[in-house]
Amino acid sequence: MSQAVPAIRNIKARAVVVPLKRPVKNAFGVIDSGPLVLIDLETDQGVTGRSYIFAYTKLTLKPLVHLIEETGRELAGKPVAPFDLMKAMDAKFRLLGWQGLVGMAVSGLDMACWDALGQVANKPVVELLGGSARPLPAYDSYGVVDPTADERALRRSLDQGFRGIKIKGGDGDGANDERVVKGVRAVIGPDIALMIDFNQSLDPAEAKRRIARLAPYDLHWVEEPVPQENLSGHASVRMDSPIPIQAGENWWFPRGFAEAISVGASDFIMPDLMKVGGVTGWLQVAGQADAASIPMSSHLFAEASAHVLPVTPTAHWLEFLDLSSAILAKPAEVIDGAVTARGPGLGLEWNEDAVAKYQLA
Ligand code: SMN
Ligand code: MG
Repeated sequence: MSQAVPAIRNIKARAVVVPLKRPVKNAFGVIDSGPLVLIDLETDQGVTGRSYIFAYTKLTLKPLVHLIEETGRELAGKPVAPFDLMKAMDAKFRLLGWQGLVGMAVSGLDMACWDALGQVANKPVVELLGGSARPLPAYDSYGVVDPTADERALRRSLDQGFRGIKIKGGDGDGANDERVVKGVRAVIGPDIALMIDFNQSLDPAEAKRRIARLAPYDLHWVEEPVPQENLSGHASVRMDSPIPIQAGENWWFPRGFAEAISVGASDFIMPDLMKVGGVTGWLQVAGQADAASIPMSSHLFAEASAHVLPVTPTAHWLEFLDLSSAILAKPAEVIDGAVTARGPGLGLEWNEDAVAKYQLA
């Protein structure tokens, strides 16, 4: 028996600033709290689709809330059909361009739609997509670490079963990067994947120098060595790098990945659900990655990423970096170093008491 496709009735967005258990120090500063926008997409079938996006800074919270609710007003009455909605939003924003806040809003709305469809079907999104939930190897994602001060935390990550650890570089000079990588490698031993993330902080020549210095420590990848839009710079660093290059968290929508892949910018890719166009955009990148044999990991958004990695033929790692547990009724769980998708939908349920506590006035 086929059911009517639900239609969008109303979209609500709320801004929260949540505490982080582990602040993320990077080459540019410290992220010490999580500015999030929570999206509730009400349908005419009594089901509410949910998603959240990460505003990076409090400064963008209010504009995002406004943009999402205004866009939602325009979408009211339309069927919850993500591919059709993506087309409608493309038409609306094509001349403006949808990099930046618009792209974040579009992607967040797409995720909320998929969540609603999953709830209506009473299935996890991964099953709607034709896959099945399975434990996905996750790495524990740190900011800048001090191998001595953070030794206990690193050991706890290993006790939780994580088989991968990511740290940040670029907050000091190349000697500092080497000291930290060497120290962390000594703590975690030879069998754990160790990644380093430069967050776009270097130029290609400096990136090459620094990476050469890190070669002896068996790094799994070097992430975003140069500014994200410098695709030829990435490709040039990659040509000389003894360590695979990872990038993609700041590439926008499937087209951005097509451009990056066509110039050979990286060995691995890691789309961010909030910048790639939500679940719909992710699926289109997964096809590109498969065709080009590029291992594909996730960026942030562990709960939703756990639904799309199983339908990604070249699925690689799931990033675990907790931005959301403070406001979720059932935060993502890491079991034996892996995260498994939970439904129905994307498995997101707000802890309303916590939302009220952290909501921006
Ligand atoms: C990152 C980005 C945004 C917030 C925290 C961490 C980072 C990553 O680039 O790869 O996790
Ligand atoms: Mg990164």
